[in-house]
Amino acid sequence: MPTPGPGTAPAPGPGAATPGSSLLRFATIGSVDDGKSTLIGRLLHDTKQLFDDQLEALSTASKRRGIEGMDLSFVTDGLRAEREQGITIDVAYRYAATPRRKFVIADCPGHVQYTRNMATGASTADLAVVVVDATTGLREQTRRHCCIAALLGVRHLLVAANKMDLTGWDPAAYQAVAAEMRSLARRLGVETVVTVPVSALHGDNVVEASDRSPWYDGPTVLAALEDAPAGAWAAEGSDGARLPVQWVVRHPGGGRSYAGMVSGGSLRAGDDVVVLPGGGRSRIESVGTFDGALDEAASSMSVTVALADDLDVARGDLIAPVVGAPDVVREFEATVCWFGERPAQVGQRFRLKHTTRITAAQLVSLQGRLDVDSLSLVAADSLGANDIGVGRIAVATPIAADLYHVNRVTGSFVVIDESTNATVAAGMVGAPVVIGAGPPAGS
Ligand SMILES: Nc1nc2c(ncn2[C@@H]2O[C@H](COP(=O)(O)OP(=O)(O)OP(=O)(O)O)[C@@H](O)[C@H]2O)c(=O)[nH]1
Ligand SMILES: [Mg+2]
Repeated sequence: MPTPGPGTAPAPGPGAATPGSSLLRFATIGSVDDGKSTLIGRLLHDTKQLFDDQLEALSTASKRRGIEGMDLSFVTDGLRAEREQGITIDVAYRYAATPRRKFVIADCPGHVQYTRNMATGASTADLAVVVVDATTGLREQTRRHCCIAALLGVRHLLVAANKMDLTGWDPAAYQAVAAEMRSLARRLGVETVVTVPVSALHGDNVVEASDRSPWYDGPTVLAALEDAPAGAWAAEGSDGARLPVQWVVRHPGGGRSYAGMVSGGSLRAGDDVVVLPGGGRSRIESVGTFDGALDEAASSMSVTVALADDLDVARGDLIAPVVGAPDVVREFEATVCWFGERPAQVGQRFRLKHTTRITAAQLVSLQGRLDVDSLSLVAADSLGANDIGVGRIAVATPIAADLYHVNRVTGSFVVIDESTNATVAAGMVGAPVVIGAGPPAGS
């Protein structure tokens, strides 16, 4: 996987769409049972993305569960265990297309136990669809998900105030969700937030505008998705190109080139580059793909690069332009979303995967834990499951890292438990962007 996404599920490619592309990657987030899977099922159903055999399987499965009609949450809850429990466990990726736009959808689980999977889904998203049960309003888990999405760089939220049918289409219920989300989004530094009153179950304001909400004149969920900004990742298109070396290609007649995925900017033949962490300098001789030479390798492209000099370059190294190259660090400040069942303690050792490099690492200090209600740091000496913390991490082999808000690839890492090999945390280099971003809720 080119991006060190914070989980194990396969994510379809890196986050940012290229400018001008009509592709939108979005993830559903929010508390368990608020209706995320039903909303996606409804969206796919009403835009006619489902085949006859899928529709048939849906109604058979629904009947077996004693549900009249179709339970649309089954569209993404494909795993039998999920259907039987009625909750989403894994992230389900779906592809959809309307005449106006293409979508890659990550339907994430809401259950606290599967927050890690939610983070995986959100790590590649341009936008998050926050589903909130309008009868209850925002729950702690909704706030936590929004917080993680914002930390992962999601800058646009589309809020579905769902189950409006159960409120009797009370505009006050919708307004309460919209106001709370506006306040939260502002404090998280999110750029846009649009709230739509919906009933995912009955299909109101999902694809078709509903006549049950005459007091609402905004877009449907689909219209808002079609108009949402994409590829909003800050550093895309800038000159801070990075090429983590995935593997070294040895050519039969001698010579080598280095394969990997470019992020953060473009690489061109003739660019003066440095190979990190070693620091050897050279010039790019050629850039290519398996199909032939290129003038320029843009962000998100998988390429091979040949250098003018015979440097010792290995998997895990990073090639970057000399000007504006990332810092090589042995210790750095980081924000981590801890998913391990055993708490993280100061002094704890683990393995850290940063781009294509894995190194031994240690949590050297913990500044605190993020309180998801107040968005402030509270003193802590350990992090429990699903806690978000800020601390310092030391690595045995130096890494060439950017701040996460500068580059989503070279600014992120995952933490792997030494004994179980499980991914126990997703990390972002630097202090969290969300702390102190604005006044507390309700003000
Ligand atoms: N009345 C009503 N019920 C709904 C609506 N949307 C979803 N539900 C019901 O809420 C329950 C949970 O729906 P899901 O779509 O599975 O919820 P989820 O958010 O995907 O849950 P997890 O993935 O487990 O976090 C199901 O019984 C749905 O039928 C709605 O608009 N109105
Ligand atoms: Mg679900």
